Amino acid sequence: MTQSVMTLARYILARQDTFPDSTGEFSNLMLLIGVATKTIAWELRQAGLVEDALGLTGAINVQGEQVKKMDDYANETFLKVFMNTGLVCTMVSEELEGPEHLMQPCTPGSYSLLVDPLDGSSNVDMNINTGSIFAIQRRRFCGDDEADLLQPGREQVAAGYVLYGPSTLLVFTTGHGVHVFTLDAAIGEFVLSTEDLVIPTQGRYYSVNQGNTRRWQPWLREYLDYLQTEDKATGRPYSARYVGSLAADIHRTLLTGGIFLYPADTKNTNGKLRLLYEANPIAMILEQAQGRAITDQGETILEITPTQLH
Ligand code: P6P
Repeated sequence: MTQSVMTLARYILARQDTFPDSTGEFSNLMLLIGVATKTIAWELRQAGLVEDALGLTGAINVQGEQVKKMDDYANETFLKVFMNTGLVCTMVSEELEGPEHLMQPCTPGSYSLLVDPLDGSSNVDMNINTGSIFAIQRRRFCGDDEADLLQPGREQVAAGYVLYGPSTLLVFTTGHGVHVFTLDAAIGEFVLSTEDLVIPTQGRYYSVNQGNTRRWQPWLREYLDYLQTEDKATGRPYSARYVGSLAADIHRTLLTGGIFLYPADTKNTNGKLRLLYEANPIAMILEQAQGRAITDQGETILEITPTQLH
């Protein structure tokens, strides 16, 4: 008798006590993140074959970025999967200007889902990895949505990402380590592939968009110069790797060690990565994998109190 596969559902049920909601509500929320991202993964696989699935919608999102058709599809998928389930009170999305209420009335303690539905979508038309990045908060109070949603990342109940690539991987944490599930298309289930992933202490790669070098502060150029300087004792020079999709660059860093940077520069004076649904969920994953996530001022990202949704 082969060992029965540890699907996401079996894993969650077997560890119900480590999930923050004994009523099973949170467990069902995690399973629906699996449903939403399996749906997006399937659409991504078909996009090149389906008329009109790729390319731009012609719209500009709240970030001022051109919206890809797959951005809209991924955003709509999260909305449809969670609408009327009673599992998520409020959804914040990179693709939505304001919070979307999925459940009336809001009740303190219910969950908010903060998501970048298709991160790195500038890569999607070139068949390069993209991802969905998510954070889960609890509502502290109802009424003023924004005030309640602007929680430091330390308050996140769970966080993770799905990496759409040769495999579709779901990587998440609920504060009890980082666990990796691989989508088995034969059975349509995310199956446990790595439990308690820990980032190597010594890295081989650095990952940054060096096209921005002239916009960086001088000390940062000196740091990159340090990484590029030959020194066998400290494993230098590091090699450079940069996909331009946060989930892909972070996943490689988790597995190989090293450093990913998106520093502030003269164009993005507050940096580019959005705190609530990119930097915070990734920071929780990295800390749970015994890594670190800091700003270029040395602040711990999870301690920052957000000042705006986007
Ligand atoms: P750049 C994608 O748009 C994203 O938000 C992250 O996935 C990625 O790390 C970063 O922006 C890439 O930005 O300026 O290097 O193209």
